[in-house]
Amino acid sequence: MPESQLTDTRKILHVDADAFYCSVEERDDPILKGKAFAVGGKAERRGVIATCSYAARKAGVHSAMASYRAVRECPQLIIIKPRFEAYKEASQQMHEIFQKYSSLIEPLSLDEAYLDVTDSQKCRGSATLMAREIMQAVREQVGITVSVGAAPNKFLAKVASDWNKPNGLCVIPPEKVQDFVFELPVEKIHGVGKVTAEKLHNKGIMTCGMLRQYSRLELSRWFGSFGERLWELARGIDDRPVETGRRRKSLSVEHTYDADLPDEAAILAKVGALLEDLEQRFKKISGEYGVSKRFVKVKFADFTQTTLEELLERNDQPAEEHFRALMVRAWERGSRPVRLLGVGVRLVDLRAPEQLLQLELFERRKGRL
Ligand code: DCP
Ligand code: MG
Repeated sequence: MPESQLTDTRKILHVDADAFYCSVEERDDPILKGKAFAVGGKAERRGVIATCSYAARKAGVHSAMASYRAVRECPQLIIIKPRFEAYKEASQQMHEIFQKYSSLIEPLSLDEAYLDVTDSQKCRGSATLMAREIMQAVREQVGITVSVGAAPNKFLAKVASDWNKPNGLCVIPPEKVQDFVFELPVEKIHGVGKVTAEKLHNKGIMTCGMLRQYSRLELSRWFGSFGERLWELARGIDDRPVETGRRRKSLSVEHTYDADLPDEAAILAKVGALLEDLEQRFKKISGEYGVSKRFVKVKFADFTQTTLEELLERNDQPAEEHFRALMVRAWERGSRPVRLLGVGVRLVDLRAPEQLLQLELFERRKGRL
């Protein structure tokens, strides 16, 4: 690993396309420009919104919303079928541009990537200028807009790219990090979802500055291992290197509960919410990965843990029933109160030809858990 990746004088860019699928659609059909429209499944067919234009967002539509609800919120909403090939091509073109600035690129999804430009000689080494050039090149060559965050680490670069969206640039130079983080609302921290944000707000903790008043121990008591991470992030600390060429092998979500779950019924009551979360995350990468196995993790109150996985069979929908059954089997290995549950899937890389063959065996289980 280059040394630059380990110091906090790194220069990291996070690039994220604006309303990605919609931007591509609007580029190819200018009639859509400025209109309230979405890409997703039909309302009559119990479809879901993948993403929507900024005009539709103003009317209350958002990603992952059921299409029938979206139409209720915004009656003039136009819903278009996704064209994954076009999105993949745009993604590829974006990556070709990124490569001119760094070889240390970590793609997170089709429309999002981290670049470590610490050692780049471009733009006399100015991350700000590189960010501006990338925004311009994507606009001119791909025909869509992106937002970029520039910061000394991944955590802040990602927050920054969202700061002035759409078509926005936000730079957090090292000397501004402390002031920036101090004021940062806790819900802006990646990984702090609705539930965690609410818990923090209930304790009167609104910003990272306020979060700093609590010790590592207190935070890990409240939030499990994520508490440790919160302690660091509240101080702007994030040492994760930009990992190039990494392809995911699995995707999972887990949750540590405030109070131990005493029995099977209590455990089953939690499976639905975990799966919803997993489904959300899977949607972001489902253009690139298929699913071959599902697995569950159970950590008992005495910190022993077990995982159990099974192959997906043909047509064994709906997914929830299978996860529930698997969870019960895993729990029965200990039959004790539980502190943490996790659900996940093993992934098949749709970009790797040898894995595609394997996926054929599972009947191209793309876009489904
Ligand atoms: N996506 C999806 N289902 C979701 C979330 C996202 O299919 N629940 C797809 C459609 C998005 C793309 O992934 O266009 C990128 O996701 P982002 O979260 O980056 O959202 P957008 O790029 O659409 O909007 P933003 O401008 O907020 O980044
Ligand atoms: Mg985006």
